[in-house]
Amino acid sequence: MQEKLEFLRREALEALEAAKSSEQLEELRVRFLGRKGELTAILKQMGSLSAEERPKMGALANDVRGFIEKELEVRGKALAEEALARKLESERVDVTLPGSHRELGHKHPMTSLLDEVKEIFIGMGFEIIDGPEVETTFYNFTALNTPENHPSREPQDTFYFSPDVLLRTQTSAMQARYMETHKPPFRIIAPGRTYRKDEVDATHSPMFHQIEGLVVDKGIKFTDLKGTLDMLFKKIYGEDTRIRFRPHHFPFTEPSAEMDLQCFNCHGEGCRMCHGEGWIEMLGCGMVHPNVLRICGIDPDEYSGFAFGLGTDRMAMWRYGVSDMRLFFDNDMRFLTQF
Ligand code: 2NM
Repeated sequence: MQEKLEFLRREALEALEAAKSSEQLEELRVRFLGRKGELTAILKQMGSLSAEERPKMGALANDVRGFIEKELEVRGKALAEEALARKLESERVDVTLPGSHRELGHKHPMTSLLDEVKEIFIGMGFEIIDGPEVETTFYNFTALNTPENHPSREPQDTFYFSPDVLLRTQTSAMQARYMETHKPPFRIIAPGRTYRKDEVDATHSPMFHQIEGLVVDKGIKFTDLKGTLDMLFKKIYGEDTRIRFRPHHFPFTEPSAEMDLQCFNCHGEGCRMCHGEGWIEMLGCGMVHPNVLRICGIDPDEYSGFAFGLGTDRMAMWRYGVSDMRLFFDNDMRFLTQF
């Protein structure tokens, strides 16, 4: 038995020294000292010893147990230290490496311009309204006094889902909805996406952006329209900005006009930017047609109003000096990061 115990001591020491992890150590503890372990197996044979031998072997067995326990502890500590050292080495931080920074995004130039225009109108007491991009022909055309045979209704120019449902061609569809459900006075602008069947080129896109404005109250005159737009463009392009109005025709306004902005590049002299004209065509506008007011439930004998429609894509092109509208929609970072 003495031999067996001494053999066990050596075997355990060898195994412990070879152990590579605390999991292996735990396996060895069970193997040598566990209830079904090798030391227990030897002790079970104590019964066959003489009364003289028994206490000696008992003491030796305790000594071997103590030895193995001690070695387990020593080896356990050593392995833990090695593991920590490895972890520290692998997680070592090189403070001299360049930092990895997250690129901060910013507004799309079109959004910046829209926000700027919205702020100006909020400052003049306007409310911003929003509505569906999928509209009915009633709100997109009929309520806006557009005749049944008007070319803008043609499927060649407009995206139809069915004979009565389409992608709105102007945000004024929303204004018709608003007039139907609100009593004057009101001042609103309707910014948003609009759609027309245009071929894509440097100045056309089948999806484009508009801001339409509408003011209805008692005694609203064309001069209110002029003053409002004058204010808008002075705020955007500077106090020396000049605008002019030319007669035009729209089904939803009477009288109607187009508004030009004096070229901010040459101040009216004529240059490449304005094709020698000195003026840049900016928007359509006019006094809301009595038929529009009537269809939307407003008495044209009591109330009058002005309205305008402004394409913000072309405006953004002027504002940021971009010559091709497609750049705004390509989402190319080389373009977008310039703003
Ligand atoms: C334009 C030109 C002229 C317009 C009309 C209306 C409404 F709802 F009052 F009838 N909203 N916007 C209008 C007037 C739009 O776009 C070139």
